[in-house]
Amino acid sequence: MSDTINWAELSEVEKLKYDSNYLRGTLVESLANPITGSIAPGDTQISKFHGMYQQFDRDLEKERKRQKLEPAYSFLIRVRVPGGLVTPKQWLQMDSLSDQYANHTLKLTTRQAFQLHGVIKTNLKKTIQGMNAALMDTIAACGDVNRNVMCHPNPAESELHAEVYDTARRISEHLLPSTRAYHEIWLDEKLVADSKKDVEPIYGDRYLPRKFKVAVAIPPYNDSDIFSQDLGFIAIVENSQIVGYNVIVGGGMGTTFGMPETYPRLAEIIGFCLPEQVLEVAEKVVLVQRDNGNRQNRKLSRLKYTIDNHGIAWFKSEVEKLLGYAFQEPKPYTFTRNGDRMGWTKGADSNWSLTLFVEGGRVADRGDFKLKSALREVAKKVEGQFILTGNQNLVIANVSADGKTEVGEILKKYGVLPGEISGLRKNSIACVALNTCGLAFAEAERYLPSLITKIESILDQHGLFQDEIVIRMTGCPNGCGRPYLAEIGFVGKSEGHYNLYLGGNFNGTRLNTLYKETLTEDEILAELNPIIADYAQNRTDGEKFGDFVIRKKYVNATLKGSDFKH
Ligand code: SRM
Ligand code: SF4
Repeated sequence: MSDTINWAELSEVEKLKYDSNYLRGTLVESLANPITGSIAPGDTQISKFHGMYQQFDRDLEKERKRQKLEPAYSFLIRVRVPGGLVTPKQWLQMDSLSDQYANHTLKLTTRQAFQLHGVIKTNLKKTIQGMNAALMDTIAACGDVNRNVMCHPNPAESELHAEVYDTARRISEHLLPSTRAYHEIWLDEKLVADSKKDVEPIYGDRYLPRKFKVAVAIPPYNDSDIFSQDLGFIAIVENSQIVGYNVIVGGGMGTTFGMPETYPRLAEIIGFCLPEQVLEVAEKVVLVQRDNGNRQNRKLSRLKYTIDNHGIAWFKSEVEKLLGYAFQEPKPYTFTRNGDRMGWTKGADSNWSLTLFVEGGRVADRGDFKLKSALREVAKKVEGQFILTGNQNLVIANVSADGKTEVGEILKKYGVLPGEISGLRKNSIACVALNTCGLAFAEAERYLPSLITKIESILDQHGLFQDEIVIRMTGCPNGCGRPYLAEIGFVGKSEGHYNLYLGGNFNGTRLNTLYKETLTEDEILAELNPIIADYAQNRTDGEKFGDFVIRKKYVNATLKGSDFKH
């Protein structure tokens, strides 16, 4: 096959994938090289498929250069956690690995997964083996494959949680790469001598043109921002049963400044399928993208561009051809919100679940606020589950009435009992950005909390402290915190400067619009102050902030991704 491919026309990652011997690359040699804390350049691409990214501490960059030292290399490891669900034992293992090998924190991501930061090369294998001992893996957490599959996180909010969780888990398993490379390299499985024995029935030998993301939602909760996914399944519930799913395709957030041909886009509905058809629908959507996605320019290779280039009708018919049947007509549904609902909820089975706000998704002990210790003790003492949400929060799920009391006491003991949190902060997301993300232009996770404190004081002056408003910040336009779906979105342009986007809606079904560019903090506050005052005075009954700014023409609604300006 390689003879028929004109590699010069393709992005260089295509050849790397093809030559990698089904994702082995030269990782074994890279790990064994004692001269450097980094891995070979080609392996930095291949390692992503194994769930890890090479990074360096950007705070130390200048000083290391001055001392003529190589950058302080370390790795981010992302764990695959379909539907975000882990047992207390698995939580404890992640907690312990973060202390042994990483930077003593756990990052809960916007895709319901864990990340460890700061793992040095010589500790990679031990960390992966530690995860494996608790039945967790990092396969396909990153790379040009299907990523962590998301679903609604709260069993007490929906009796159908177990069913959608099972669906998410099965999609994740079905779309896993089948190469044994991961098991050989990290878990010391016997080498497959002849790589021809490896086959990738779904992905082929060059995998997908780009990353691919799937989520499953149960209306009215749009907690996975389903319209930002390459592929989404929206559960249709009749008489308390899931009768099937509306299938949506072509969502994505990533954009690049200076490239107007890149844009965020919302997924579109192509039809309805039965529960037993979900896996084949997922597979066929992946196959159409595998064979038609752009392999020349990685900036234009996501499914959203494949669909916009060929048209949604073409895409639907290609999927239907592979399925051998047509989708049914989509069914009505309604989403009411896209964030998480904080606090305790009692399930139909009388068990309780607590959705706990985790600022920036960072589980750490800081001063008297000892979240990491508190959750460790909960995991040791209370029976239940830990479920990571798609908004960087945590559900302590399925605990008894006694367990509920015990959780409350533990949270109090460690100073993390949820107190008076504003409606704005509860609905905030910040991507990691500095100091680890190599693509960040500006701070996000380390900065948004203090900016929110300043915006809160404006809200408080106008009696809006409790009002729920979705606010998100990212350190660059790649969109990891899904900022283009926020009512107030910030995207980093350079150190201390952000673009301000307004007019997303509270249920995550509308993109926002650029309001002002390259603002400093003072300018942000000066811009938001009069709009918030106007909102407090002139909103209609129940009108959400994102809808208000459009009605009052602060911005026009963005009706389709290709109209988005950044
Ligand atoms: Fe992301 C790249 C962090 C969710 C769009 N993302 C990165 C990297 C790996 C930077 C890199 O390539 O070197 C970031 C690592 C930072 C660090 O130090 O940890 C990174 N992305 C994250 C996380 C951890 C953000 C967070 O604070 O929670 C999220 C991990 C999710 C997970 O568990 O799998 C994360 N990234 C997302 C999302 C949101 C989502 O999936 O729901 C998006 C937007 C949706 C989408 O894909 O369209 C997203 N990340 C990107 C992109 C832009 C992709 C594009 O189509 O253009 C990049 C850059 C790239 O791929 O080239 C990127
Ligand atoms: Fe890094 Fe940009 Fe993603 Fe933030 S949005 S984590 S800065 S790639």
